[in-house]
Amino acid sequence: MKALDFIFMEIRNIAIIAHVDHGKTTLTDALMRQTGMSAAGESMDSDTLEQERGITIYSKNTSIYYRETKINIVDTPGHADFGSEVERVLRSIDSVLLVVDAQEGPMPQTKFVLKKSLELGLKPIVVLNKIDKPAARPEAVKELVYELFLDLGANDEQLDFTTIYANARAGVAKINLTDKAKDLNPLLETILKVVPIASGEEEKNKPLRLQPFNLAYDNFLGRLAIGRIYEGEIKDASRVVIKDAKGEARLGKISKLYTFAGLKRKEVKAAGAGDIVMLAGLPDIFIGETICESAEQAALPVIKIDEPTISINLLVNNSPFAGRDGKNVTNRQLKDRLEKELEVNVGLKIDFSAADHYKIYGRGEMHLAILLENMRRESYEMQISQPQVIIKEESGVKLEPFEEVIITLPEEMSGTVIKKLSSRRGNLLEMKPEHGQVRIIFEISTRGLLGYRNEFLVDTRGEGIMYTRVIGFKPYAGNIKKHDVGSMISMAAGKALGFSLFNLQNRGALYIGANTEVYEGMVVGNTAKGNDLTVNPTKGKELTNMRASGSDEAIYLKPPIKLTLERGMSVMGEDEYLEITPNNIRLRKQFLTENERVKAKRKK
Ligand SMILES: Nc1nc2c(ncn2[C@@H]2O[C@H](COP(=O)(O)OP(=O)(O)OP(=O)(O)O)[C@@H](O)[C@H]2O)c(=O)[nH]1
Ligand SMILES: [Mg+2]
Repeated sequence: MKALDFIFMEIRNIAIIAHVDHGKTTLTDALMRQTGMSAAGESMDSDTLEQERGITIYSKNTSIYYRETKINIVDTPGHADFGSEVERVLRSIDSVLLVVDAQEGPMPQTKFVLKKSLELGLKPIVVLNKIDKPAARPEAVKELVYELFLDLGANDEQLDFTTIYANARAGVAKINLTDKAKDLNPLLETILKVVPIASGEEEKNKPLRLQPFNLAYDNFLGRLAIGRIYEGEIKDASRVVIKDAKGEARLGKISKLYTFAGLKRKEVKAAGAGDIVMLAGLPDIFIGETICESAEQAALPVIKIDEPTISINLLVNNSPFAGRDGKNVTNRQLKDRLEKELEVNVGLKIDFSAADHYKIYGRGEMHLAILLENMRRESYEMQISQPQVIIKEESGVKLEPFEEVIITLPEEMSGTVIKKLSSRRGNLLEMKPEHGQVRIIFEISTRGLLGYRNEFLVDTRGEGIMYTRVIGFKPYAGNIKKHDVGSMISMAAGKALGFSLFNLQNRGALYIGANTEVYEGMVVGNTAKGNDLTVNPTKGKELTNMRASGSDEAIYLKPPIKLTLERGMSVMGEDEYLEITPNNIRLRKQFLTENERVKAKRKK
């Protein structure tokens, strides 16, 4: 290929969107493999946490070549906490592959991403995936998808969508269910046929206009912007003008320019209209700004970033066990790490102004938990306060974030769930039978929902499935009384003993097992009765064997509830901290001694 061929090559820009787990990344990986852009075993889910959790957290770009055409693909995350990321991407591409599990059918996030796509005027290609599943029902699901298009107000052109049947895992796609398929070519052909060409001649001849829709970071190059060239051509080492949301202009210079090639980036000297590029050299560039040639050019329409909905305070770990596990434990180290996070984590905001903590604002518990999990793996230690929803005021009205909750569960469990969500001031919007189960839709404030996920798992014995999605700020829902469990707090420091835990487990659920080291003020379990209880888990006769045979009473310890980051965030109280270290998650009272706690309560 000649050096400048890229400018003349046809380009198509697509995003792959779907509900969580319906197979977006598997399909992207297969497309890369079959077009020779990646080796077997390589995946777009390249981040360690992504691989462990089996989900996509960050949307990512790749490019493949098929029949002299370059196809730029953005693989997006399906989890609702990262929904705003998808929205940004949709602004910058020309069509979407809407992947739908051929057994499960359309799910809440399918609806959300499809709605956004239709509103932007995109014409989706529907990929019914996982047709190999024994219970797959592709024709019925196709009908459901059509109804969803109708419900969401699709226009005639959008309703006339092409459907592809796929088994992404096996890397095959077909136009008709009865076709013999051996590869993904039918899908690639459809993309060439249906997706508009990214740029016409007219756009190519105009002066440069480029808009970033994503950020990345490189230790040597600093902040990177990933954006689409709408008009003109961008050259490496060129001077550019950046226009912000207010239309104000500033100057910058591109220091490196890349396009994408499979999982890698490829340094280029120039790129033309329609292409998606990554560029370095603009340390203060932000999503939605316009990179152009002169201050006279109009800025492109801004890309809105969704506001954060919850916040936590993050502070130095000052527990008695501080510094045992982690290498990065000082205030300074935490601040540097958080500042670096702001380079790429677009939905995040941080207030550094308080003396004793940093206030971190995010889009949901998972959004914040991913940051904290990454930090502990990088050997940081820290403590966080209970997540709080963000309450704001607009023209004298107090507003708070609300979520749509979609639950599928066995009918006999629905009563308990409806009762609990209603008592948290949720509104039941819909309830209908679905494949022998019931589907319930609630609208409820984020505040009312915080901490509920755990109860839900217990109440439905793991059989219920719950999806939540922020729908925006609405008037404050008033006081919400949750069924609060109390905390069982250690009054002593030392090793927890089986004997005392055996006695304590009758009064609530324990977070620790025998031999766990505890300190005074550490929360070792919850209390069923609802009040805090100070206990001594280190007391008693030493028992080496939990099932002490031959004794008058066999001791059996129930397995403790292991505190994970997310569970900790969900169960913790207002007067507690979650202590996060590389190897441990502990819950503790902010005031460690009973004396201090009593005094603090009196002051309130
Ligand atoms: N049986 C079957 N399983 C599939 C198929 N495609 C994907 N899977 C499996 O479905 C699971 C989820 O696939 P992913 O590709 O990670 O799904 P995703 O849509 O990218 O998920 P998120 O990015 O987290 O929203 C994996 O275990 C895949 O192996 C398919 O065609 N058939
Ligand atoms: Mg994925």
